[in-house]
Amino acid sequence: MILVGDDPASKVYVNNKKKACEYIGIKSFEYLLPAETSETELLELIDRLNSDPEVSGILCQLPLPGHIDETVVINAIAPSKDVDAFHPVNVGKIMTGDYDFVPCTPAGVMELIKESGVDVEGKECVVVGRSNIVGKPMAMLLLHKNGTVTICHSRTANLAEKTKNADVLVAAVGIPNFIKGDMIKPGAVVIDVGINRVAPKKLVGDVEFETAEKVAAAITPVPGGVGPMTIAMLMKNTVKAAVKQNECE
Ligand code: L34
Repeated sequence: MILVGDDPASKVYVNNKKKACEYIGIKSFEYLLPAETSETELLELIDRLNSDPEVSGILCQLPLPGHIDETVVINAIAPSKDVDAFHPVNVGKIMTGDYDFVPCTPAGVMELIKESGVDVEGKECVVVGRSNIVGKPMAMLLLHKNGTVTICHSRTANLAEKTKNADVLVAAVGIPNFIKGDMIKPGAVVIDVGINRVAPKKLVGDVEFETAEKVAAAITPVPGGVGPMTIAMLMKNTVKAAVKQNECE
């Protein structure tokens, strides 16, 4: 795991990942680099980790400081060690459905939906948010499970009309309390991907929990919902990477 700079939220996430590794017996190495680290230095480190046979998975925590090009960094990670599934080769595989690594947050959301007991096949699934990391791959995973998928975003006209249709609603916009109870179909499964810090110690999701829980059949909390599942899926991808790399030897 590589963390550049000292964003407090990123530190918490990386530390939670480290603890998960310890818990299940994955050896983890943390590279905590200063914010001034150059792109070249970061790429050199990634190169070294790419060719280190002891390393099965490489994760460079995002966001990176402004002077480093995230795309260049993501493209530098060997696809076989890209446990985030952010590399274009892995992103492409998610489109076709022939994938080794499923991106951690969308994969965690799929597990949560499955646990709710709802089968997405034939259902109206609405994803609010279109990021490369969550919204887009999320829509693909729902589609692979035969959901009828609508992707909404900040420019969507009549958003509430769309969200009210959703049997499965995934909120990943990054705006605190953006989805209110009156925008949710009664009995829907609501997954809240947002983690918004509204005060030093107060986290809220993209869904207004108090009004939404009265309408939804099932809803995930923030914290304690998608975040921990993201980490669990990272562990799964890492084990997968290790198994695959050892098969080839
Ligand atoms: N490269 N960058 C890369 N891979 C990732 O998969 C991520 N992501 C997102 C940010 N940047 C990344 C994460 O790891 C978000 N994310 C993440 C991971 C863990 C948690 C939240 C986001 C998490 O542990 N959440 C806890 C609470 C944490 C807190 O108290 O701040 C929760 O219960 O939701």
